[in-house]
Amino acid sequence: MLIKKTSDIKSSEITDEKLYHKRRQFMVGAATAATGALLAACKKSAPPNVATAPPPKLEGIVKSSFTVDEPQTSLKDITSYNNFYEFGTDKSDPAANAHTLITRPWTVAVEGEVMKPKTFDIDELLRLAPLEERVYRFRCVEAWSMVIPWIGFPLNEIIKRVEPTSKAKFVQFTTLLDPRQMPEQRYGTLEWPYVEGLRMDEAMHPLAILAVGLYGQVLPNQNGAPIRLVVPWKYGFKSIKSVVKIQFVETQPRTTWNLMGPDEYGFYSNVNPEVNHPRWSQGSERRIGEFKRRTTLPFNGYADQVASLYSGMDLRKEY
Ligand SMILES: Nc1nc2c(c(=O)[nH]1)N[C@H]1C(S)=C(S)[C@@H](COP(=O)(O)O)O[C@H]1N2
Ligand SMILES: [Mo]
Repeated sequence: MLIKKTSDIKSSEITDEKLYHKRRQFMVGAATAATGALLAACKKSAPPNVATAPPPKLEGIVKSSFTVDEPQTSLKDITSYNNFYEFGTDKSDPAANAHTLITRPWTVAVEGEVMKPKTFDIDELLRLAPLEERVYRFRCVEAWSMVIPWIGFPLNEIIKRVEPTSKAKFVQFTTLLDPRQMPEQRYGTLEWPYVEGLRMDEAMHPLAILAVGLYGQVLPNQNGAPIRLVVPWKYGFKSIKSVVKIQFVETQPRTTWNLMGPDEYGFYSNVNPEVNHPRWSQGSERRIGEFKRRTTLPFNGYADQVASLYSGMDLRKEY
C-alpha cells in the first residue's frame, strides 16, 4: 500500500525532535487517499528515480581559510546519519530513500525585494563564484555534532547579484515540494514545503554558505542535493536542504520547526549552551564517531566571527 497513515508510524520511529509534536492530521484522509491514487498512477508511467542528466564533477575547488582544524567526521557517517524529513524521520531513512530525488535539471528562483530577480540554473550556480572547501563544525539541536568538509560558496555571492532593495530585511528559503520525489510529503509529518529564514545581515555573513558538495564530490541526495544552506553557528535545522527558492522579504519569515514547536525552536536558533532545549541540555554534545561528550561552545565555536551580529539582543528571549 502506498499510503502509510500517520497513525501507523510507530513511536520508535519518531525522533526526539518530533516526539513533542502531535503528528499533524491535516493531510491524512480522503484528500490524501485521492492524491495517493494519483501518485500511484504517475509512478507506474514515470518512475521518478531516473535522473535526467548526471551531475558534473566539481572543478577548481580552492581551500578556504574559514576552516576548523579538527578531525573530520567520516563520509560514511555524514551520508548515513541524516535528518531530511522529506525522506522519512529515522536517521537512516534519507540514505535509503533519497535516490528518488531528481537533481538535474534544477533551478533556484531568487525573488522578492530585489532589483534584479533571477532564476538560476544549478549548473550556473556551480560557476557563480569560486568553489571553496570549508571544514565546518555542524551541530544538531538534538545534541550531536559532526565536522564536515563542505564544498560551496558564500550565500552573499547570490545576494550581491540580485541587488536587494532597502525593504529586504530577511531572507526566506524554501525546499522542493514534490511528493513524487519526496515520499514523506504525502503525510502530515511537517508542514511542507520545509522553509527557513535568516536576517539579512546573517545571510550576508561570509560564514553562511550554499553547499553543493562535500568531501570533494557533488552533494549526496541525503545531504540536500543539489544545493543547501549551511549556517555553522546555528543549529542544524537552519541549514535547509534542496533549496528551490530564495525570497527577500520585509518581515520575519515563517520557519518550519518554529511552526511545529514555537517554544522549542526559535527563529534565531544560535547554538547557545546556556539556553537548554525544554527537554534536554544544550551544554554538551556527542561528536559522531567519538565516545566522550564535548562541551558545546557558544555560537558553535564561531563567536569571534558572529557574536557582534547579536549585540544588544537578549539571546535567551530571541532564541
Ligand atoms: N528540507 C529539509 N532541510 C533540512 C532538514 C529537513 O528535514 N528537511 N533537516 C534539518 C536538520 S534538523 C538537520 S540537523 C540538518 C541535517 O543535515 P545533514 O543530514 O546533512 O547532516 O538538515 C536540516 N535541513
Ligand atoms: Mo537537527
